[in-house]
Amino acid sequence: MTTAELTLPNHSLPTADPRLDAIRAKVERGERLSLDDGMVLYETPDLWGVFELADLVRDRLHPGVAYYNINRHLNYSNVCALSCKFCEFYRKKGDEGAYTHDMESIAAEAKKACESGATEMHIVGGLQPYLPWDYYPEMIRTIKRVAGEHGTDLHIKAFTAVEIVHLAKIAKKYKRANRKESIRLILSELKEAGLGSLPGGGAEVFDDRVHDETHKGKIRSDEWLDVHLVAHELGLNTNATILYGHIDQRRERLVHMEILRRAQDQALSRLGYADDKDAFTEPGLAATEEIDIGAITLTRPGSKLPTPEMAEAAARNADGSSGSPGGYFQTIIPLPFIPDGSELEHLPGPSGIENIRTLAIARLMLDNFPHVKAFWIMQTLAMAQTMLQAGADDIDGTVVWYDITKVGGASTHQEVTVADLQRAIREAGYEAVERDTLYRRVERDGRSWKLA
Ligand code: V47
Repeated sequence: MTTAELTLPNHSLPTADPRLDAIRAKVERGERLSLDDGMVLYETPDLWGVFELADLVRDRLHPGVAYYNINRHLNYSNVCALSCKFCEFYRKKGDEGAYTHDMESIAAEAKKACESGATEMHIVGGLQPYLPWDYYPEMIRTIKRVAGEHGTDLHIKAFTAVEIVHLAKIAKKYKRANRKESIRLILSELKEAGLGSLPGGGAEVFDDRVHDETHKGKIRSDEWLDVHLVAHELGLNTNATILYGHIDQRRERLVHMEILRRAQDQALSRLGYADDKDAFTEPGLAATEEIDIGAITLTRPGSKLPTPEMAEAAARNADGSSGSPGGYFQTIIPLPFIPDGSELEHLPGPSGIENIRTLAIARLMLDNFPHVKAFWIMQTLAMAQTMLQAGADDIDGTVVWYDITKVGGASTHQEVTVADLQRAIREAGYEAVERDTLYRRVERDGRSWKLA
């Protein structure tokens, strides 16, 4: 149907913006968008045009399907050395409501996860100054042991980059001069214990002004990126987030996205992807001091998405000796700032339109990220469902307990059923596919499951 055929009143007609034509041409060819293109996407009144472009990319990458998983979040402690202004979660030792789980209660959580058929435990906590380093690998081993006793496995996606740096410090392995080596030691020990991947939290907005005003004391973008880079080098996949809609500006968000896609260019080149020589590269924004490689996009027609199998193959040389393992960023998770209970409670937080626009823009700018997740806890399930038509292909999982943010005074018990997730996806017009943490299809018979 053309706009002329619509019988809606004039004020409802979509506002076509000729500035989107050039962007559309790039998107159709799968070419990298510039920061200025990103600003046009933020400023254009043609919202439907933006959603349609994001949907085009999303459908090219994941035709007809959207993902969910059966998982359980575990926040092992809310005691934190930091006091980030946007955070409602942290407590100081002795504060009312401060908690730290012991191994017994961690084992009990793992048992419940196994009994509910979960495939993943997502584990994060505060920067706990009073726990010893040994607590962390022990926590992982405990969960793996309990899963084994239940005849199943749980993928452990745990610890944001800032926690990894904290662990390196308490393990007395952190030397700023050679921080990558310290991070490598910690991640290797955690991987040995059973760590499966890193979640995307703690990235906030990669900008020093925002950092200094809202989360001074936390690691900056360079350290966050180093942790993820080293994880990738060790063959661990990771996720990424952007926490927007507080004191940040739209251009700062776009720079954050640009820094992430440069880091992903490096991860993908290690997996054997070649540069798109003609693709756009923002000058002067190389993510790290690593060699500056060209843009690698996954959104061209016919591009192949990275898989764990590809990463395993990259880790094996043709002669059977070991090569360089290849982890990569799996998904970007735009996190709208939830003001409730934080020191920035006086701010309004982003609107629904800003949230869906930002998610669509993340899909368009992050042309080398396989997935875009609309985390239903922070977006609400209704908005996450809507976002499936504007760039998202994943709405996360059953979650059960979530203590980091509580929209509108929700309790920590924030759970949806599998039927809720499946219905939300089907109503949005997609086949609901259960995935594991690494985005492999899961075949399920009640509580027991296997990879398809
Ligand atoms: O690290 C904290 C952010 C993150 C607020 O990797 C806030 O699959 C909004 O990273 N408003 C935790 N955001 C959540 C997270 C996550 C969630 C789901 C899946 C995955 C994944 C990762 O939330 C924190 C911080 O960056 N955050 N406070 C707030 N008031």
